[in-house]
Amino acid sequence: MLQNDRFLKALRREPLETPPLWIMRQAGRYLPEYRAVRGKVKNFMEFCRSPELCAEVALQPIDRFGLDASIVFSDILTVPDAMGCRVEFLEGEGPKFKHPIRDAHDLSMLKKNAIPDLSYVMQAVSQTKAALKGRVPLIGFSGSPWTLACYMIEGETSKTFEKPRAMMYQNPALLHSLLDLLTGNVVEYLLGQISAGADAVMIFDTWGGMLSREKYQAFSLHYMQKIIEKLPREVPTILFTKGGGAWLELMAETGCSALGLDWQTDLSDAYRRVGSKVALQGNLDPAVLYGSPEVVRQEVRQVLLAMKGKPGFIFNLGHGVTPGVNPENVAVMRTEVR
Ligand code: 1CP
Repeated sequence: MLQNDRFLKALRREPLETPPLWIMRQAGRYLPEYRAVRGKVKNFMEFCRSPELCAEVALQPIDRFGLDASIVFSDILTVPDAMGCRVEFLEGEGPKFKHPIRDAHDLSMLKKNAIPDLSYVMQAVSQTKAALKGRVPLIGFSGSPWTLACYMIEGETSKTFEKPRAMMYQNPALLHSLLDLLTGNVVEYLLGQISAGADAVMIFDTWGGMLSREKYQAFSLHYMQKIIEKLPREVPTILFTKGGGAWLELMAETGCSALGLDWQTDLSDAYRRVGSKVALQGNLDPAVLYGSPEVVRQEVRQVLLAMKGKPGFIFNLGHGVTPGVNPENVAVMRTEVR
């Protein structure tokens, strides 16, 4: 049914002539056509609650670059918002939570099953799926329980997330209760997106890399594994822990189909360690896109060389594309990969 299923083939580690590619945050502020649509709505959460606009911007990078996968346009913080934390994005400041989670009382106020309130995300999935007309597969996504808990406890973004890390040692039982609650919601959230048309799902564990190995296993990986176990086996799953390069073997044992790699992880080394078990996705340094076209081509070639002739590779950046990037350089990257 799909006209281009190279992304799904790579996830199954089938051999391909050239790797499929997509870009984390491919619909975003670096694209003038995104900024034009985004300008129609004042705040970002309201934008996320408009399925038609979400579908429109999700297709922009597909139309412009001919990428091999589309990702639903939404945000990971829709889940904490629906659970009752109430999230707002303030211009230039990032997310702010009206009701952060600091104690057992705060936790008791959260919704146990918040996903029925997220029908707007499911509509964004189904409308994007319809708009794609089978051109490429659609990726659904969620934040990991740990990463969502980081924002819910801190109440905003942070460089160090002192509050969740303090809770890990001051009141681990409370943190585990929150992570349990999040896990149930994330499972329902991803199942909902799969029912609405997502062909694969990705779990973004943006803040897992700040943990020790032991705490990563207990507070992040354990819950991601529980989620993967509850999803249908035929839907591919991608696990991305930013800063998780030291734990690839552990991550590959969760039963996921692929690992997302940041740019600090050596690709050849990653392939040697887990390449017979899972597909690999990544991992060009997003800052490369600030270089000249010739620099972009050189750096892309290095990534490709590391995975030459090896099945199960999806080209991507090591993290999201940044707002200051010139879209022309993204086109150069795409052409070089092809
Ligand atoms: O006004 C705007 O345009 C806001 C910018 C923006 C965008 C474009 C935000 C706010 N979210 C998004 C979309 C988004 N977020 C997508 C879909 C777009 C696509 O990929 O094409 C996805 C997958 C996310 C995921 C996301 N949101 C993550 C995990 C991935 C990662 O980058 O590590 C995280 C941590 C967020 C939180 C978030 N949302 C937005 C911002 C500015 C942030 C970061 C806050 C922080 O600095 O901690």
